[in-house]
Amino acid sequence: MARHLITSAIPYINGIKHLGNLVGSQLPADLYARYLRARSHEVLFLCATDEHGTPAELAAAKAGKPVAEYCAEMHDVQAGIARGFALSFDHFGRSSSPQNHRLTQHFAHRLKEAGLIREVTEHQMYSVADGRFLPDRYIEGTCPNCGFESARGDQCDNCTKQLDPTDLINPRSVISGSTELELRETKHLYLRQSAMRGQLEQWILSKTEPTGEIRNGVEMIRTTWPILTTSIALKWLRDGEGLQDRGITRDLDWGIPVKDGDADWPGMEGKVFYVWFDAPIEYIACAQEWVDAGKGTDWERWWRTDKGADDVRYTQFMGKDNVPFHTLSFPATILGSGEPWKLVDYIKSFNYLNYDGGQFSTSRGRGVFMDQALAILPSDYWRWWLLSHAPETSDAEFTWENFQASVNKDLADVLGNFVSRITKFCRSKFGEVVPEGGAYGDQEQALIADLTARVAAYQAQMDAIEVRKAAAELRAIWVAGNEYLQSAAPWTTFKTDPAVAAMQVRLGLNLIRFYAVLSAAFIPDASAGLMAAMQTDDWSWPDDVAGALQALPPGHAFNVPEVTFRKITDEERADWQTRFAGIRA
Ligand code: B3M
Ligand code: ZN
Repeated sequence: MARHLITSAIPYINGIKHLGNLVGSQLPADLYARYLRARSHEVLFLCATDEHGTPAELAAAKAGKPVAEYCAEMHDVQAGIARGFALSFDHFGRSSSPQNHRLTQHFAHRLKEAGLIREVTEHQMYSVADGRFLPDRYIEGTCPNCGFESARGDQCDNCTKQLDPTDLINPRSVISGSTELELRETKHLYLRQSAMRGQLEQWILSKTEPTGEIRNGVEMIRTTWPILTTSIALKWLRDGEGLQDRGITRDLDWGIPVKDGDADWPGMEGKVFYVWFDAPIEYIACAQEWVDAGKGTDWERWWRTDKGADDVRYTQFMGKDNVPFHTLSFPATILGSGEPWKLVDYIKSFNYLNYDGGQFSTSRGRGVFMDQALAILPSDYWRWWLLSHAPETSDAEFTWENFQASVNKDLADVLGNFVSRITKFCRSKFGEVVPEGGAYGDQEQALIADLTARVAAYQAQMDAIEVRKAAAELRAIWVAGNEYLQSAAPWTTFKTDPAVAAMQVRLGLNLIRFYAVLSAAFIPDASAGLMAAMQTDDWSWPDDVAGALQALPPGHAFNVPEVTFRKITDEERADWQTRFAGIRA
């Protein structure tokens, strides 16, 4: 038994996430957490909302609400949707928590003491009417490149040109519309990541191994982390100008005030930390929130290597766009503090999921969003499709045809049909109790041997967090049971040898419990339904398949469950396809 700390990238507060976001972090993290708990490991699984930054302020303004109120509401909305998807966080925290305020200010203090922060004087747009400096996105004007009149200070949405606020013609404040803008001097803090380049490189390379093979003059390496993670990390570390120092403060009202620990930081009045500085620190603060909420007793045991966390295996889940922040910036904060914080052991990153010939897009409302998905089908349908098509080795694409085909085949035809056939047949011939029959015969022993090998393969893929491959192994386990049932054919055996048929049915009923236990990480609600129908609470993992297939003894009562998975009709598919073709209102 080991201890596993698992974090999912924390979703931005501004709006409901789409299925592409879900499959890139929260869902596979949940899969892994559920699996490890099922194998009796001690797990702490944390996630939170990422509540600071310009997007939060802008979304609140658009909703016409004070930003604190908007964030509190959206946190509850996201927490509710997470429950809808059966995401089993031990705590779903908030990056705006007092715990994160304190800890972020503490890290800033430590980094300052270590000489890793430099103060930089810059010129920035100041709005006289608003009485504040404006972040790039708070300034609009005419694009010098294409003449578009609502280009933003960071980018023109019309021609996509990256802009500087000073490039804009007739710039104005997004807040007030005022054009009374002037360049003023302001001070910001920069984290000296460049000074930590050697230390970071050493750490990242410690997750690789040279192979000795030279190709085109370059030495090939083997990576412990997924190749996607390591290649992004090394690219940012070594390419171009290499690791840049990073501004960690912003001129915003909403955020964590810049302080030197508990003390004021002269010249930093009215400024807050940059959202990407405080967001990963929330992984730690979230464990404190978990304790303060009365759900746990000792967070340092998970996070401080001097307090027992050196025994912890820490795994992070995220989309590929978040990898640089987790392989470089956050480790720079942790290592730079000089304190014994736990560093991540394994970073599982994902490519993108595309939607029906294009991209999912939050800003344009394109694709299926988590609340919409739950409104049309139970979460297990989505969980199964998303996980079995997780964008691991390359980008993946959601299409309604593929979704329908995979649900109908894997869930309805293979798993659902198995359950329904065996339970209904038993009810009609033996009643709703596990029948006796004799000992398992040769065909059953062969099935047990086959399943023993398959369970080992499934575990190996789950241990390696190979999500798609694990789903394929699980599907193969379902198929093996179906093939057994097809060839044993108790409905035929019954005519000549009712006792043998009873034994076959007993095995089949035990397979249902076996499937429920093995499948729960993928489809937790359906698994719980199957366990309830089998009237058992014995969730023990089938370390011994032969034993596991005796768990429900003769005479044990059960009910024929409701339909476990239904098929998606062509009409529904066509309807959803049209309904979700455009953009979300
Ligand atoms: N909120 C970006 C995202 O949701 C960002 C992740 C923070 S992880 C510390 O993809
Ligand atoms: Zn333009």
